[in-house]
Formats: sequence, structure tokens, C-alpha cells
Amino acid sequence: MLLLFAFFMACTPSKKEGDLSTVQPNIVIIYLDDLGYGDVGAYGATEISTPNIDALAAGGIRFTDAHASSATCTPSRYALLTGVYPWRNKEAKILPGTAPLIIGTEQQTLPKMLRESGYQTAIIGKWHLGLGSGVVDWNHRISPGPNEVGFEYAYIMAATQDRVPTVYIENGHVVGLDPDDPIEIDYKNNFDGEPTGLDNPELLTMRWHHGHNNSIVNGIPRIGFMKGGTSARWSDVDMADHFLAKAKEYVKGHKDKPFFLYYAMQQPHVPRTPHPRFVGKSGLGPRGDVIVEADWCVGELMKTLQEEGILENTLVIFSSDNGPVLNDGYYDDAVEKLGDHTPWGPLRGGKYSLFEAGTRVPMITYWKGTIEPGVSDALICQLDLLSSLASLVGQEENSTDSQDLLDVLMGKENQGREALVLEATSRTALRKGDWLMIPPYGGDPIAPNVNIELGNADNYQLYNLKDDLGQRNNLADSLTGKLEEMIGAFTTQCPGLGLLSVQSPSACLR
Ligand code: NG6
Ligand code: CA
Repeated sequence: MLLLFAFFMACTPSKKEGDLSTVQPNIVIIYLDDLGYGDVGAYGATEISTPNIDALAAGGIRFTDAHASSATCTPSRYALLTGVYPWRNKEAKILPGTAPLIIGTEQQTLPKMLRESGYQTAIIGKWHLGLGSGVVDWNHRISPGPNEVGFEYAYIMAATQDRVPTVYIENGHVVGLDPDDPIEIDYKNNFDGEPTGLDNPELLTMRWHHGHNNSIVNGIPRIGFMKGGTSARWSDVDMADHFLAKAKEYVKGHKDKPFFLYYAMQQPHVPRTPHPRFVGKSGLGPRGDVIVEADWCVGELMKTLQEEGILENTLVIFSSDNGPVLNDGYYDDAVEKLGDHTPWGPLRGGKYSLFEAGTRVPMITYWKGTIEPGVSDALICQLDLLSSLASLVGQEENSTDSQDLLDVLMGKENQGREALVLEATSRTALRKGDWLMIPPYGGDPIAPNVNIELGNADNYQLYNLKDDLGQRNNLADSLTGKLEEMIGAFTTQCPGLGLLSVQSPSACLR
């Protein structure tokens, strides 16, 4: 009887009308890799079809001014999971596959917080926050990693699809590893006699454009050198199905108690390797095809939640870790077949950029029967999920940069953050209200290989996004009062992050 009651409570939370403070829905974060603001139908894309993501948007809150904390992966994921601005941690930058874990095992994290509330917690997909505490031996249990910072279950790729090791890791163990064929990884030197993308172009099925010319796995040249582990190497074209199967299995096996699932998909990051059944489906080349594939995965996961009878007890949060990039290091027709598609939507810049398309990404909250469909233009950051979800499940959480914007996530309130410090490849800028201020930074205005405007300029830039979403009209010279106000606000966001130190916010490093 008691068991039955517990089961009932888990599946049907005791929700009072308008009171979310005691609710423990399942929480699923679906996180894409490099999906741009304009890559989704619901965000205006006309050249690509994303019916399943669009359905989430139509049935939930579609945020128009939501941000990843950063314009690259590792820092955004650090912020998402810790609630701490990534520029406070100097290690929070794009990591090689051999980097140590950059989240402290004593640090507060989203999965830890939810675990304290009785949640089961899992990550399935891309990790890219480092593993181990020095030199990793891939042939023994790899620790610390996701299991040590709050995830009870972890089925991950260590870094990115273009970096070695190209294996799945389940709770610290490389999946399918033959002990007689140990894995060795090195990011500096190749292993004797191993082919590389640089020396063996005849072995490649995908050509590298810049970087990506080290070890070859499945005909694809990668970043970093790898030897051994042949039986454990993943199949790139099956990766989406593989992670999806794991996610579905997790949902089915854990539906009787509240769970948190962080489903970190690999698309549309390079190398773009759609399963053969999606090849050619978008007409935009592999980049478009993997977005179609990812959309299908989203639909399948939603179907599973429905079939398992838990859709109305599950909060789904959909987003991306940074803005879009076309050529990110391989010849894969992303540029050539783009046609009229605009992955950055009406924004300027893209991945790696301090302009809006660097960090402003699609974000949707969906909770059937609880969230009323709508559109929110509140300024919100993925950084805020920690405090907001703590508030949802009734946990105290005020130790971080994260703000409690639960009502905004639920579509009950449109007042988001007042200000947000954005980060792109260790540079920072300030959003406040409708304004964006980018301090002067040296370096290329346009990244030559990826052809993205980075936001670098000799002088301050100030844009009013309300009138000028495309950030074409720099008002820094004409609105000096506003500029001063923004610089002042930027400085107070973090004492020490002032005019002289903006280019290296070391005073704010923890
Ligand atoms: C860059 C890679 C790029 C991508 C990025 C990380 C080169 C030349 N470029 O260094 O291909 O892997 O790192 O992307 O190596 S992220 O989305 O994980 O931040
Ligand atoms: Ca990314």
C-alpha cells in the first residue's frame, strides 16, 4: 500500500493551482551542439524543417532572448551545470580530450542539487568538461568525471565528436574495450606508424579544412592522436541513434521516481555524420541533414515520454550550447549548400563571437498541461537553470551567479535578468536591457577559417538591440552617457572587471 502510494506520488505530483514550489517533475534538458538561433523553424527558418522542435515551441514557451553563457561549448556547459559564470574559472575554455575535470568535486552542480531533492540523475551524450585529475589511463576507470559531480548515471563521449578518444564511456569505463588492445591518447605526438589526416589523405572519407588532421577514425581525421581501442571505437553515423537509444532506455527504466536527464546531443557540431537514412534529407548538405536527424531524435524522445505516460509530469528544456558555424574545420558543403538558410537568424556573428549570434540560442520550456504556450522576450541565461530549478523543487540555492527565474521559465513572468555578462573565447561583453556593450579587443575582426565576425574592434561598441537586432549601428560615439552607464554596470557585475582589466578578467577568477 505504502509502495503504491509512493508510486502515485512520484507520477502525480501534489500540485496546487499556481503553486509550483513543491513539485518534482522529471526534468529533461535537451542540449544541442552549435545549433544556431535561426536553425529552427520556430525561430524563423524556412529552408529547413524541424517539426518536432517546432512542436515543443508551439506547446511551450519560446524564448527569443535566451543565452548560453558563452559562444563555445565547454564554458557554456560549465555554466549550465554549475550556475557559475565560466570566466571565473580560467580552465573553462575549449578543452582537449585529455583535459582534467574542470568542475570541482566539492562544487554545487545542477545534478547534485537535484539529487539532494531525491532525483535520479543522468547524462547521456557530450561531456567536454574534462575527465580525471591529471594523466588519464583510458584502460581503467576514469575518475573524477560526471559521476563525481552529481550524475548517478553517465554515458558520454569525453570531449567532442572531432576529438579523440572516439569511444563511449559508461560510468567511467570505456564501452567495449578489449584489454588486449589498450587505448593510448596523446594531443602532442603521434604514435609510431599510425596514419594521420596530414600524411594519409588517401585514407580519408572526409577532408579536413583546418586543424583536424591527426588520427583517422572511420575515415575522418580528428584532433589528437589515438592508438588502440579498436573494438571500442564509435560509429559516427550511428551516434545519434546510439545516444537516443540510451536516453529512451534511461527514461523507461527510471520513470517511477523523479529523474533528471541531461541529453547532450552531438549535432550539428563537426564532423557532421548523418545516419544514411537522413543523408540528403535537408538539401543543405550534412549540416542540414544532422539538424533534421536531431529534430527526429527530439521527436522520438518526446514520443517515449508520452508512451511511458509521464509527459505531463516532465519539464523539458531545449537549447543549444553556442551559436552556429558553417565551416568548422572539414570540407562538408556547409557553406556551399547553404542556399537561403540563415543559421544565425536576424543576428550578427556566430560561434566564437561576442555578437549576439554567438550566445543567443533557441531555448524552449515545455511542460504539457502546466506551461501555457507563449513567447517570452525576457533576458535569460542557461546559467539561471540551477537557481530556477532549485526553486522549482524547493531547494535553497543562492551561492552562485545563477538567478531564480522560475516564473520566467514557466511563462508566468516576463521580467528576466537585468544584465548578463557574455563570454566568447575568454573575452567578455555586457548585455543590459536592450543594450549590448562590447569593450575593445585586439585580434581578427573576422575569424579567417570559419569566416565569422568575432566582435573584435579597436573601440567600444554599443548597440540597441530593440531597434538594431542585426547590430549594424554602433552608438558608442553618439550615446556617450549610455556607454558610460554600460561600462559602469559591466564593472559592477564583477569588481575588478573594469576598464583596465576587461581583456583579462583575472580579478574575477575563483
Ligand atoms: C575548435 C575546433 C572546432 C571545434 C571547436 C570546439 C579546430 C581548428 N577547430 O578548436 O572544430 O571542435 O574547437 O567546438 O580544431 S565546441 O562547440 O565544442 O566549443
Ligand atoms: Ca558547441
